[in-house]
Amino acid sequence: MKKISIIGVPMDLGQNRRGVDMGPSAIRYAGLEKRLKSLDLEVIDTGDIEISRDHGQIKKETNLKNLNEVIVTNDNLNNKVSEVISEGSFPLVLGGDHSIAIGTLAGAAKHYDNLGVIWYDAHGDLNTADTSPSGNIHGMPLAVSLGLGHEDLVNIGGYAPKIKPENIVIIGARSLDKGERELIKEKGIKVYTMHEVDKLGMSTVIKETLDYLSKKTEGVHLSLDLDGLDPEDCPGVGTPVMGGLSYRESHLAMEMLSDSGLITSAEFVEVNPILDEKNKTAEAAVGLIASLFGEKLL
Ligand code: 5AB
Ligand code: MN
Ligand code: MN
Ligand code: MN
Repeated sequence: MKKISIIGVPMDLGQNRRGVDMGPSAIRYAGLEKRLKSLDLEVIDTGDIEISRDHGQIKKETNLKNLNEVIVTNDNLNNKVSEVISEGSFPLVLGGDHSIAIGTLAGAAKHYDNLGVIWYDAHGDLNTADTSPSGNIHGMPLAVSLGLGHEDLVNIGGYAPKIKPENIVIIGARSLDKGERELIKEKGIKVYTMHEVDKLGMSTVIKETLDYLSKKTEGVHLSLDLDGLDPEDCPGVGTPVMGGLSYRESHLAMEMLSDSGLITSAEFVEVNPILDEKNKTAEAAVGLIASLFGEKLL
């Protein structure tokens, strides 16, 4: 029986809007564990990672906000994710802002020669301190995992880089900063912007993504930022961008990923209950997670 370990990361220090630290609770209250258990899976909720708390501290030599706290928290998460994988369980990480992908990837990537990454997001999260318009670390985790950015972030887990540019697929992008666009071109990162999703349809996008990754990777991590979905379906996010992926398209994507059997770890991030409408975004997250683990309509 497949074993899943839920890991909560109540972290809101990678960005400016308070409340995303309550994301893991909101997702739990939306019935995650019960829903997964009904799928005949062994589910263990390991509780929450300890968050380093020292709001507002800015290291002198950098514009990165809450750098020390983000480093300590991601280091804790790296250890937990790695431990869960060593025990033969599937790490299901609940955010928290997207800066936690730094720790998740640090913990996961050491277990695979080539870890693939599906980055489901309105944004590229490919900024560094030099290109970031905000100084918010939640806009940087993919760059950090490629080995680009502040060295203390890049070296979390004691090795770098975690992933290779050719093993990444970004889906749903519609808000990319100048530096991010340049990096995508320079590194040849595969991106399905909303334009490609509109043109090809989600079914083709996921089929192509799996063809692209399955040949060259040993495992695939899904990093799903709820702002990849349209704010109509998921209003409870800190950086909403209109014109996003629908709940239905995303549901189909999760079902196809589930059928492939290729996903080896996952995280669902950026749920902010303060900005949400009746826990709608957390409920969407639970629906998507259930599909990822094989829930079927019939
Ligand atoms: B998220 C922006 N690119 O760097 C920046 O929600 C937004 O994890 C980042 O995708 C959004 O501040 C980060 C403008
Ligand atoms: Mn985003
Ligand atoms: Mn993101
Ligand atoms: Mn966001």
